[in-house]
Amino acid sequence: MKNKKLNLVHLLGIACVLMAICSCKSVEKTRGQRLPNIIIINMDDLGYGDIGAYGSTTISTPNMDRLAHGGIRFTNGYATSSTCTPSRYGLLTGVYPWRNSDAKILAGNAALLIDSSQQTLPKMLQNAGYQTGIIGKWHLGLGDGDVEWNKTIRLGPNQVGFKESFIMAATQDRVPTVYIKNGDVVGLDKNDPIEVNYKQNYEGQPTGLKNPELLKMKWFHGHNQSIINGISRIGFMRGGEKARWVDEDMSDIFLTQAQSFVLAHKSSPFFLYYAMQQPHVPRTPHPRYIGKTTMGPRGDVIAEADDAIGALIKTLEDEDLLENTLIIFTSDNGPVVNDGYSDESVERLGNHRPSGPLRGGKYSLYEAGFRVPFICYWKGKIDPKVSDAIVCQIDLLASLARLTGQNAENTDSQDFLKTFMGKHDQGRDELILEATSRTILRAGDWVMIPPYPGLAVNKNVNIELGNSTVYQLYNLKKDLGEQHNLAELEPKKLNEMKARYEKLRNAP
Ligand code: NG6
Ligand code: CA
Repeated sequence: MKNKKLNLVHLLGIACVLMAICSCKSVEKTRGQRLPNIIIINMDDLGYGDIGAYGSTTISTPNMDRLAHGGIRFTNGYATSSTCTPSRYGLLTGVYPWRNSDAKILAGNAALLIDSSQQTLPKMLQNAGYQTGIIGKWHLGLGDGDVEWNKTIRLGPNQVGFKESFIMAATQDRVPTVYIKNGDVVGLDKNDPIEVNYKQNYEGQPTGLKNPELLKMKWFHGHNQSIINGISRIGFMRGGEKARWVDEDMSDIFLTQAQSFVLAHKSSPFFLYYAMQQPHVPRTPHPRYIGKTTMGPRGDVIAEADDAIGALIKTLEDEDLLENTLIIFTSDNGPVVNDGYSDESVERLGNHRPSGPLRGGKYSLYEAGFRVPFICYWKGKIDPKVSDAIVCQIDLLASLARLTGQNAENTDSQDFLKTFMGKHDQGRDELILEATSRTILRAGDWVMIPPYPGLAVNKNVNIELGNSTVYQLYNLKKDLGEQHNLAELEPKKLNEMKARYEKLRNAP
């Protein structure tokens, strides 16, 4: 009896010690397992075939390739849309852009598109304790539709989840051509206020249309309004002389901002949305990149962007942060060569195929519109591989919520964290993709494009838009270039795809 009691006491004692060791270990584990930093690098109009890791032999992109070869390179990675605003809306909100009828390419003075009560990727990460920042292209609207550029802009990235912002309002080819930091135009002289207008010019102000002699880059279509830094833009602008950006310095300025953000927040988990402007028009490489490629400005700015990415990676390495930083590299939509300026990009393209093996390009319903480079890199955590899983930027919200212990509120974003981490190859079964208010279905190996009126080819940009009077059905596994419309040969498959499409489009 006495022995038994002793044994019991002993056992209890041992159990207590074990529990103490375990709990100590688990505290250590939680302490040691800091949430990773997250950087999303979102390029502007970079095509599926534009970088070495995706098959380009004509542009050297060693830094993008380093991410691709050291991480997961997705071959079926998608933006939600083949143009910028809707694509960025999908990425940041996890909501399909076609649900929001205002999610179209926005003017530089358009109102904020994201509802400030809406869940967003940066808001979700802020809840998880992240320092959140956007540096680069915004293009999701500012203010309530009547922005007063000379006062702090109260509705913008800082109101939808970014604690810090250093942005261009819309695109490099749209006014206002100024940087905006946390709602304030950078370098604005109060005695030289900025005015912006998308309807009419200000009296006496030169435009690309009337004063071509003032231009250093000729416009081809559109882009013939206010002239800033020798380049005519979309929209009219007056004033703010000192605040105007110098296009050729933009890459360096965004990079420096990105590096400062990393340094300022190196001891707390940070989320950096680095929205680079290359290779969108106007393509204005810094002089040290002119002639880096044989392809003229479009190739040169891709080389410039690649170097900037290399420099950012180096900062992470120098600060010992690379092994605790998940880097996602992608693009907002597919490529376009001539997008409205005569910059020799067409003439000097040579053998380069910005769309790679895909059909179409920016603005298109064909694959090159929205299938983009998509890479997840995390040194020491993600084993390098190529994945054919269908993944979409819209799923980053739910997947990163899983990674950081948060909940995704909306229904469109799905959790594919394991796929993004390379733990398995299960991707989406189906996806609705958008191009200038038209939508298609990708499901399994198939795509179905409903009939749409309109031009088959946009001759200005020389891109097939995907419009047709008949249904189009392609098997991407056998026909990646979408050359053989199987709609008539495969009526059963077509009907199945139509039904699936209708169901998804009509679901709340
Ligand atoms: C188009 C512009 C194009 C580009 C695009 C938006 C013209 C003729 N074309 O309207 O140059 O700015 O809008 O690109 O003005 S995106 O990548 O932001 O979607
Ligand atoms: Ca774009």
